[in-house]
Amino acid sequence: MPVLGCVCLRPGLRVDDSWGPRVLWCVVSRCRSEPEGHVPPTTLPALPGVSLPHRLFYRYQDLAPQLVPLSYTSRPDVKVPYELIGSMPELKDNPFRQRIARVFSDDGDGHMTLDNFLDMFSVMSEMAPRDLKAYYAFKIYDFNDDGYICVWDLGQTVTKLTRGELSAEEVSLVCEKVLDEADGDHDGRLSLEDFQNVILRAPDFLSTFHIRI
Ligand SMILES: [Ca+2]
Ligand SMILES: [Ca+2]
Repeated sequence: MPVLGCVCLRPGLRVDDSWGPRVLWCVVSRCRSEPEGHVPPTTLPALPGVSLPHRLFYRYQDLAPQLVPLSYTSRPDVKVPYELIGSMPELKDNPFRQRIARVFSDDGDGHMTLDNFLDMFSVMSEMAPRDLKAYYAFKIYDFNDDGYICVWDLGQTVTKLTRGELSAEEVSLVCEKVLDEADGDHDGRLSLEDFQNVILRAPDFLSTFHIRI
């Protein structure tokens, strides 16, 4: 039985009017990046006095020790490939891992400089402000990078959330319900403003849109 966040999709279950808010809640909350299964112990050195940026640097360096020099003072032109970023325990089970890496990488290819890596974990940290998180969540769901979440973007989102287990017709119905709920200016797509209004109504957003590291 596919599970869409808090919504269980049973065969024959009718998509009704209550789906708009329920799916929206799932959409905004499931951008979280905690793996669903066992979390392997982190390799970060949990030393007192070692700040988060330093710990993140060690984590970045540990992903590709052959590429990233331990002495980073000359700021070398280094990028860690997406294949290594996306396989981190914090990201590997997240259906949006490729979008997250693309959004935070300079060239949109998912390959990350140290600055990109620090930005990603800063925004996904529990301390980041709501508006910043909303801005990046919007970018992650804007699959075709045109500044709006359109029906096609929503279709991609719902398909990823349900890991491809909904029929095309069901995906289309869910997208319609989400738009009914969130498209404040009725232009058939979600602007950043529409999306921010949804976030304001989702009190769990701040606590769920994060990567625990
Ligand atoms: Ca779009
Ligand atoms: Ca709109």
